[in-house]
Amino acid sequence: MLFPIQTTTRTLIDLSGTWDFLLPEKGQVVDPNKKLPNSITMAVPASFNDQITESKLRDYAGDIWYEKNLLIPQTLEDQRLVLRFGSVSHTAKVYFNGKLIVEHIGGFTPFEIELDKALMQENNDLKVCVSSILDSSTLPNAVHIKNEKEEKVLPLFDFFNYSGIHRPVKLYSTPQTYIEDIIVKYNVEGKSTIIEPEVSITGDYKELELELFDEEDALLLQTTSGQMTLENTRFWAPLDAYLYKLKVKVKDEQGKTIDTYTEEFGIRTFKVENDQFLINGKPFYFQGFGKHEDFPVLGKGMNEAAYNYDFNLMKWMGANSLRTAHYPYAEEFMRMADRAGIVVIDEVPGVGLFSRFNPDVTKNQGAAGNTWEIVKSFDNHKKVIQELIERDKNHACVVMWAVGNEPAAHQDGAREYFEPLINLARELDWNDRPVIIPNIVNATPDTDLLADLVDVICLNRYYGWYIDHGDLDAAKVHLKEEIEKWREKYPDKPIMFTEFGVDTIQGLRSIHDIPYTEEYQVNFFKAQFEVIDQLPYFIGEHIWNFADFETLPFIRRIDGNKKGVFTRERKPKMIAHSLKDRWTSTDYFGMK
Ligand code: GCB
Repeated sequence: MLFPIQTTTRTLIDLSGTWDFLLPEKGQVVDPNKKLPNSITMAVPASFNDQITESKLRDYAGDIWYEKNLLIPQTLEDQRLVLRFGSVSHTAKVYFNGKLIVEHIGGFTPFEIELDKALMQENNDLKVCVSSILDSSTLPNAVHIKNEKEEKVLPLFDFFNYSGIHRPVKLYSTPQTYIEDIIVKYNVEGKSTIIEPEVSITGDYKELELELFDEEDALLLQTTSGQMTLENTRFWAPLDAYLYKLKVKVKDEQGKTIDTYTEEFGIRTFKVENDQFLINGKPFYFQGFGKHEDFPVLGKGMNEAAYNYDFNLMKWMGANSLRTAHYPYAEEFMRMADRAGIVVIDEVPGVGLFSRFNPDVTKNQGAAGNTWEIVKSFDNHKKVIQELIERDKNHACVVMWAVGNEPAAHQDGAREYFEPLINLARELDWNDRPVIIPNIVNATPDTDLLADLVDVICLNRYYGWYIDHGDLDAAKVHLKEEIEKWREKYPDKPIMFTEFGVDTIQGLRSIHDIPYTEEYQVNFFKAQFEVIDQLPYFIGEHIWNFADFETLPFIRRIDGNKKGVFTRERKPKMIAHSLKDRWTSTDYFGMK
């Protein structure tokens, strides 16, 4: 699915702004044919949760309604009109003038629908019924409790279950013959690159023309044969992005352009080889973060200014990469990552696949028993892998797919569940990106059932926090022991940290190694680096987390998860400066 852009043949209308909103009373039935009764104002895109003040509604589980009046310019009468949602968390039912026109499950991937002209009126009513419910069939995976007394979602994951229309809603037009999709396939041989895009077109046309432009918009190549050879390729590289533009033109008998679309793309190679991750043939060391889409007031709402600041903070520190924990981020974010030269591990929302997981160890909230007998998310998992790869296939920044996070990889059935999904990701991706699944500490080198299926062993480890809390000497010993066991078992696979970190309260200081202080966070990372810096097969360090983020409140989560290097408002903790020193003092950016 193409990202919606304005071109000389396409009009783009952004429906961001204020919408009418209703959080129904218990038992209230909403009639999609009538205006929402007693609606309030809600901004789109954004989560609804932190735009309202009623505490009991903040983590409301159930259906919520959005409504917008949609006027369609007459000038677009002859065009196809497509309504596109960047994401709606988690299930969306879209009504156009009272009629259900599309339904989508999954809160982090786009979907669209061509509007039926027969339904159009002068004043069109657009309603979206959004469900915030997650359960054992959805991703993220959760426990859904519904009885006479209450309805709630118990997350089997450690972030707030924000809900709403999180990404832009756009109406775009295309001609009746239109470019449906473009896969910018290419093959690098030395300095030259054969570019052979796969273009899907619906409708009648005579000819397909391709034009290649450089960053200064100078036309480099032009063809109607479907293939171009670019000499002296300027490669996209970490923190040194270079993007070409591929302009696709569909022409009619008279040589007139019927439809056109321009896709920016970068050219790079990568490979996991001899314990290394090579980008453009050079060893790449992942230094950066696991992140979240999480901002005050916006919740998980798309905001390009906030993204821009995060990318600039990452570059300020010398970070070269990130993981989109624990779900696909907005397309606007991915486009900025391409532009910033930030390498991305792209993750599906395959989180919560551990039935008894609870960041609050005082509670066991999931069902007891084997996860793989409880979860029913396989079909949705397949679907979201397809949707993500289809969406992000052309991004130069994406170099690995994470098809899950911390599943119960040690319980029988994990392999039967994940092997087909890993194979699916490999089959679908033209670019053969490596596939990973960040591992949870419970799945040890002896009990884990998945590591031989993935390309890089990715560890989420908290020695010095959940284990050896406050004892960094013991943490170092245990961390080293564990990594060496993984190495012994899988001598051909590189290893990296996809998570490690400690909760830290900004302003809490001590001369002693006291957990939660800024000094402890600095010393924790110093200790971890002492271990991993000795290991030649260790290919990266992704700190958990870039910034503090919202969670449900409980004894270990006071005002959210505080493992950020920055606060939720993006103020640096002491560790930001130590990491900046480490990451900017390497020989050259990104290379250890
Ligand atoms: C993890 C999870 C992450 C949590 C983190 C923590 O292993 O992958 O979602 O937020 O630990 O802080 O406990």
